Amino acid sequence: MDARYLFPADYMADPSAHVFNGRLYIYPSHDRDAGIPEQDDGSHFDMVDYHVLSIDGDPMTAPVTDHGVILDLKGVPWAKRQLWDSDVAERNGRYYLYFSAKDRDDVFRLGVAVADRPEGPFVAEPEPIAGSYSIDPCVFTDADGAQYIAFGGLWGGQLQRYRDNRAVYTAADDTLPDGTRCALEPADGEPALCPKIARLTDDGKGFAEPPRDLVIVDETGAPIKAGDHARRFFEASWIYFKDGKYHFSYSTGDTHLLCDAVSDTVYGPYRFARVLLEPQIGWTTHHCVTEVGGKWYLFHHDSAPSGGRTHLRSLKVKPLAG
Ligand code: FUB
Repeated sequence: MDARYLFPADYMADPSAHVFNGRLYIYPSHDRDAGIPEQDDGSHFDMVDYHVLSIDGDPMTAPVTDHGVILDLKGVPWAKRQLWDSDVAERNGRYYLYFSAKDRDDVFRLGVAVADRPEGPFVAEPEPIAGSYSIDPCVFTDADGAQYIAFGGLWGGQLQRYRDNRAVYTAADDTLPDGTRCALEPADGEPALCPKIARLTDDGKGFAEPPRDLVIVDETGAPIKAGDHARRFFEASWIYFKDGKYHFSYSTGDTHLLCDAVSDTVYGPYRFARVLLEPQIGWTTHHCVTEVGGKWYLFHHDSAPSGGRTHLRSLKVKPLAG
C-alpha cells in the first residue's frame, strides 16, 4: 500500500503524531463546512473543536480509534474562531496541547491546554501564550528534555505582519488598494520570512526567550530568498531528530510542496535537503514525520475525498521515503 486514508468517516487535517505510553496518537485539525466562501485569508477554515485519534499497531493497517472532542472553542476563553493546527507534548506525565486560534481582534495567537491523559479532555489556559502570534505550533522535545516550539505561517497565518516579534502592519495592509496581495512579504531577492523557534518555559506555558528566526539556507549557505517559492517557508513547521541530525520540515504553500531541511543544532540554520511530498489534491499541504515501532512515517492530508474542496481534508499516512 502506497498511502492509507486514516479516517474516512470525517474530514480532518494537519496531523501531529506522537507515541505516548506505547500507543500512537494523532492530533489533527477537525475540518467542517461552515458555509463560508473560499477566501485568501483562510476564513473558510472555520474549525471549532479538536479530536484525537489513536492506533495500536501498524499505522498502515491497524484500526483507528476516534476518542472524540478533546477541546472545544467554547472552552478557550480568549479565542473567537478558527482552531487551526495543533501539537501535543508530554511533560512530567501531563499532556500539553499547543494550538492556533484567532483572538477577539481576529489576530492569530498560540494557546495551551493541559490534560492528565493523551486522550484529554484538555483544559485551556485563560490567555494565549504571552508574546505569541501567527499559527501552526509544533513542539520538539530534545534529548536533554528541553522543549522548543516552532511556529509561523504566511498569508492567512499573518506571519508577514511581524518583524522582530512585533506587529508592524495591520490587517488592512495585507491587501493594497490595487488588489495586490501579500505586499508585506520581502521582495523576491531578499531573504524569505522565517519560521520562529523558542525554548519553552519549564511549566510549558510560555516562551523562555524571545522567538528566534529559524533560518533555512540553500546549498551555498545563503538564506533562501523570498522569491524562491519552491523552497521558501510558508507554514506547517515540524521538527524531528533522525540519523544524528535535526530536521525541519515545512510546507511551501503556494507551490504545494512539503520540504525537509537539516541541521546540527535545534536552532539551525537548517540546510535545504529535499522535497518530502509532491503536490496533492487540495491547496494546503501539512504533515508530520514520526517514528512508530522503529519505522518512519509521513502523516499528511489531501482533499481528494471531498472532490478537491480545500477546507475539507482527509488524513493520510505513508512510509517516509529515504
Ligand atoms: O488547517 C488550517 C491551516 O491550513 C493550517 O494551520 C495550515 O497549516 C494549513 O494546513
